[in-house]
Amino acid sequence: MEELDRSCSYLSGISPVWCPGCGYYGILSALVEAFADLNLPTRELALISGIGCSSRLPYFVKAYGFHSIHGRGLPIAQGVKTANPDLTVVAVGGDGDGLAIGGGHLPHIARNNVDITYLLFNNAIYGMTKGQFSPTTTLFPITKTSPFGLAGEAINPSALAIVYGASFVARGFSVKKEHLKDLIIRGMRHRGFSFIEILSSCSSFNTTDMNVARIIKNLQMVPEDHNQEDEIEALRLATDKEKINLGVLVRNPRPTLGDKFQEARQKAKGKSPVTVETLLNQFA
Ligand SMILES: Cc1ncc(C[n+]2csc(CCOP(=O)(O)OP(=O)(O)O)c2C)c(N)n1
Ligand code: SF4
Ligand SMILES: [Mg+2]
Repeated sequence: MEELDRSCSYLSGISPVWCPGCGYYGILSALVEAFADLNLPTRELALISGIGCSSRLPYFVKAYGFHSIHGRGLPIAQGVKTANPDLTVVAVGGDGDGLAIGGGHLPHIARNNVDITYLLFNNAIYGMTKGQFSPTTTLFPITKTSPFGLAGEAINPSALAIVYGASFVARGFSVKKEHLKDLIIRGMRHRGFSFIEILSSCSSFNTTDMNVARIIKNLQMVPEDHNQEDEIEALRLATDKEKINLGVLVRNPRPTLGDKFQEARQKAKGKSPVTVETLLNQFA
């Protein structure tokens, strides 16, 4: 009961507007329980999102929040972390938000190892705009924007994050709340960019791709002895055609973007400051 009270204290009191049966309720629940377990003061926490049903999440959590622009949650989260390194920054968004319109940001946030946690809610559809295909739609080919079937191959978000060099990559499932909570805690404890793909069904517009019964039948936990520094094996697990592997695929710590900025500041110390005059003198 005390535990429930602690996690509820991270809820803003604004009721989610998600459809009945939406997988996002499970994600919200896992998230606030993770915050409670980490004992994070709400004044030290910032949630940044793009646009979509998933991106509404900051309204429902008691913390600093920014519901921003479609596909732009990640660069804003990078800005917030860079300006306020003491804040714990969590970015959230959907498969359309993060992999279609915002797909150009992920490689750079990953390769630069920005110290934020990114939860990608993967329901394989544009939920908010009522059912257009997204870059992860596979098994539900006839959508409002693909009346004759899909043209391209789907993106595998976890595999993409591994290839882009994310220093922490995990896959969870909205229905497996305790497991998801544990992944979020591990991701938030990891210093560097943590990418967590969360499989979640859209009860209104796509119950095929993330069909709960099918995922439960085919899921497998990442083996205990998996070497999280072995990115090739992680890629094999992420792209397994037979089984849906859930758990931590990669954990490979390295200096963060903040560390690099600090290093650059140190190097710049003692050097004569650049003024307009010194710059103009170069062309004199
Ligand atoms: C620049 C811009 N283009 C398009 C839209 C319309 N739009 C709003 S949400 C959305 C897609 C949402 O899908 P996803 O990111 O997967 O989130 P979900 O709703 O499934 O959680 C789109 C295309 C927008 N708001 N802004
Ligand atoms: S449209 Fe889909 S993703 Fe959006 S709230 Fe409803 S069930 Fe959830
Ligand atoms: Mg979606």
